[in-house]
Amino acid sequence: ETTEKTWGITKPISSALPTPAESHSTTQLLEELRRQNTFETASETKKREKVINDLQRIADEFVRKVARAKEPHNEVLIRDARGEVFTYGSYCLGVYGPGSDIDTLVTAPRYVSRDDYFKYFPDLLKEMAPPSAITNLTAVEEAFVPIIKFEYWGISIDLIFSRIATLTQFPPRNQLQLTSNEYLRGLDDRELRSLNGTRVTREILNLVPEQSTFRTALRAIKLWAQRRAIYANIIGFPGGVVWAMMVARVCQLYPKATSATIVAKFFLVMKGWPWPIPVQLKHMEDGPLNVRVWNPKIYKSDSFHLMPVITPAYPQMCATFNITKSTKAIIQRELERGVELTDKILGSELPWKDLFMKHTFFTQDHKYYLAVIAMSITKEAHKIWSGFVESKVRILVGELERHPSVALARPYNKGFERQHLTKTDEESAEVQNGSLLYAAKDEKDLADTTAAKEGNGTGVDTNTQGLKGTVEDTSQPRRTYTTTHYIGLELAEGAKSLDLSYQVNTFKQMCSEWEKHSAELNSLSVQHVKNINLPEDVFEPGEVRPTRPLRKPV
Ligand code: 3AT
Ligand code: MN
Ligand code: MN
Repeated sequence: ETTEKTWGITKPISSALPTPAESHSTTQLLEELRRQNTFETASETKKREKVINDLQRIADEFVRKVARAKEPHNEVLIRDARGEVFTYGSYCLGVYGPGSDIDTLVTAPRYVSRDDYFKYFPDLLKEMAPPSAITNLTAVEEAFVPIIKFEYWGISIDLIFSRIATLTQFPPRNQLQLTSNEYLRGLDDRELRSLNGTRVTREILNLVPEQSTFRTALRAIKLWAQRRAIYANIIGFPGGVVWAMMVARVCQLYPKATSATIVAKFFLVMKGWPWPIPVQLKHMEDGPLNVRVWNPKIYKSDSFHLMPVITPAYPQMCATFNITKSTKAIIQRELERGVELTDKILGSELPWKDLFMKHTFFTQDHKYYLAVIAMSITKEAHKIWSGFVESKVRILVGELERHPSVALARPYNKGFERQHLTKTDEESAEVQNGSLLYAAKDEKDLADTTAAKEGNGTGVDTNTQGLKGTVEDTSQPRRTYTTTHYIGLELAEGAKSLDLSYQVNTFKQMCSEWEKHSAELNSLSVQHVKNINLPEDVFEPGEVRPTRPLRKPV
């Protein structure tokens, strides 16, 4: 009989302690992660802590304010009124870098509503934060997860809210344990979703044997996934939370291992994972809500998930429902590459740097690409439209991969944002068809038109001509905004024709039927692009562009 603690749902694979060679490899991994700039400086971290303290102070004042407004005679309630601020995302996991935001949740007692949050919080922020600390504040009340976004001393903050309907008064600071399912009672769907991020993140941290080992390994996996362009939940790859859960599961299977070993085992375990058996960090549990929990035996739709990774907090959900046949195949290839490289890295034959080598999506991997171009004529309209189109790219990928001539359709994990300056309707039409002839090359091109525009007052984007445009002022170029998603194609063996018009038209049709689509402001086009015709800005300095193969000498 063993006295080993079971982390997760099975016994460990190995509880061996690290060898000196493995510990040494972890030291080298940390050095490489520092060289790659994944850590921020201690003073920047201090700044983040100060920001979170300020947000806590502002949250307390917010709750007090609502208490005073709603219960002006209840002195005890007003005296004890306070909220509690939590973090989730990379900051909470301890894997944030210089560019990371702080994902923050404000919780408050039952009498504080979401309406109150959007009514009071933005103004309180500006009042209570140091002068000019808060910039770029936007509130999106109607979002799937309602959110206030801003920058605090230049650090991006995602601030979401939920009340705790079972509490009229909060316990003393740091004593509210959101992992308790009792706090879910009485909440609406938006409130439940807002609590979910923090609950999942806390559970992940509670379920790993050694947090610092987990953090370093996760930093390595996140960097690897970004460099290999397989990091992007919305596009159909795992996002940050999914990579975290996968690494956490490997930590459970090797509870005493050092980070370098966890990274190597991550590739080995995930490469051989018997999908669709799910990756999960603990057993499913029941809870107080009448909501559905992931269960492919009951729900047919759950049985279609190709690589299920299940969140550990009730109600457990599959965080990888976006993954398609193609993205799964790409992830699988990258895991295989990871196995080969880490085998050599731990054997001191290669440096860690090689694992983090940039992908070759544009330089080598494909001969044919599709460019999905979302276009709008105002900045505001483009934000909404391009966000929508981005969230549908994986649907097109799903259609393409069912085409008999397509072996695999690989979406690039990020869209390319461009601005164009055109003078005539003909030029605008060319942009719509994928031309980059009018793309602004640098800030200076754009500054010229901005200066002209600011002459007329508001500083708000006043470019509201229809796509057809008006003919009033042809000397002043008009601006159009595009976001382009590239999909690399791999053709099936022996494929001759490649007519994708049915898939493309169905996709365009679906997007244009969206209730918020405006024929005046938005358009969408899908273009074939050969590798030799890819635009300059998808390459980094020093990368070799694909060229036409040289003719063999006769
Ligand atoms: P960074 O260090 O910030 O780049 P992160 O893992 O913190 O990495 P995000 O801030 O984008 O990444 O996301 C944090 C969490 O917020 C992850 C997920 O629980 C939630 N989240 C992010 N984007 C969405 C979305 N579009 N819909 C629902 N939840 C989201
Ligand atoms: Mn974040
Ligand atoms: Mn965020």
